[in-house]
Amino acid sequence: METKDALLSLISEPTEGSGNKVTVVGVGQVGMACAFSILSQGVSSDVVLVDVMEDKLKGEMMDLQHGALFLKNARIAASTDYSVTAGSKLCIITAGVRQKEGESRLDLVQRNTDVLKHIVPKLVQYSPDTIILVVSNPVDILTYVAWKLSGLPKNRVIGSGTNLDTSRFRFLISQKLGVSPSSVHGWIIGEHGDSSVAIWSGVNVAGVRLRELNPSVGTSEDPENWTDIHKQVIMSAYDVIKLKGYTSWAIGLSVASLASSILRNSNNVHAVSTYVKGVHGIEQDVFLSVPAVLGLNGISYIVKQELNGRTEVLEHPENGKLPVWWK
Ligand code: 6V0
Repeated sequence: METKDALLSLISEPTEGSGNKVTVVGVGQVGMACAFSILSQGVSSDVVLVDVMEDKLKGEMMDLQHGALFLKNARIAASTDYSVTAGSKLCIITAGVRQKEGESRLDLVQRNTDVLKHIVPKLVQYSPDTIILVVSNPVDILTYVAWKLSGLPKNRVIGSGTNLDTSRFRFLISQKLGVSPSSVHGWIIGEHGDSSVAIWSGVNVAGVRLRELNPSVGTSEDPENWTDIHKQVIMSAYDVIKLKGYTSWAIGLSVASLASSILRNSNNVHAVSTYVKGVHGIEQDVFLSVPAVLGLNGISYIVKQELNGRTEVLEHPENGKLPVWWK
């Protein structure tokens, strides 16, 4: 008799699956920060990793598995074969190239579109009811590409969008005010990155809008230069890439917050990239970030923000592009 049979007597066959399976495609800096944030915060107890680099993939899987004891005994698997992803509630795509110093997100579009063509059909083949969360850049365009490749309804294909920009914005304002980021309310919408839109008119602490106290907040006439915070948000990725070569922790944590809202069906509102034709007068077939209600069905509602349409053009400090945003 084998030791296992001597120890355990079978009552019923154990069931496979957890009901909260998450696949992360791409085990680079961003994919691993997403997987680690999701596991360490107990967002999912069932994480699958996929990549094309077999050794790196196996190494990352083993390293995480060796910590499973400290991760509420989470199940961690990995393979280059997509059958391992079957039954995923959420598939997070972080695969592809990242910006090198001096490159913009848009420079990556063709290379990462080609990468998505290999990934998205296989994810949908094995998890036809999944939600796809795109993180690879340029995230808004690639979310559109993933939506087209997947054949899924638009509520089930989401881009991480300006959820990260919003977190950077709230952190930087919190530093200026000496109030915690979760107590500072403000939103960045539109395109993730260079041309994002800061909604200065809504920035508030405890419902008190900064604009009520200083009507020039977020404008070029403001002697306190609050606009500089939005410039810092735009420059964040460039600054971090210059210093450490890539960005990882903040995007990993922001993706875990999206995964949590989806898997817990919490109806939290996040700025994520979604199909916005018909919103704010947009006539094109595009994905951009607006505040959206997230749950098990993906996006159930988007919030109708009032935008005053005033625009300001600033020269991009790094690459000369001209981001435009509403104030
Ligand atoms: P990385 O560390 O180079 O990792 C990329 C991974 O993708 C590697 O392990 C590759 O082997 C893997 N990969 C490439 N092709 C495939 C494929 N066909 N199938 C499966 N895996 C593949 O890059 P990093 O993790 O730093 O960045 C990944 C992506 O995230 C880039 O496009 C970044 O620009 C993007 N980011 C997006 C952010 C956002 O806010 N949306 C933030 C940071 C980075």
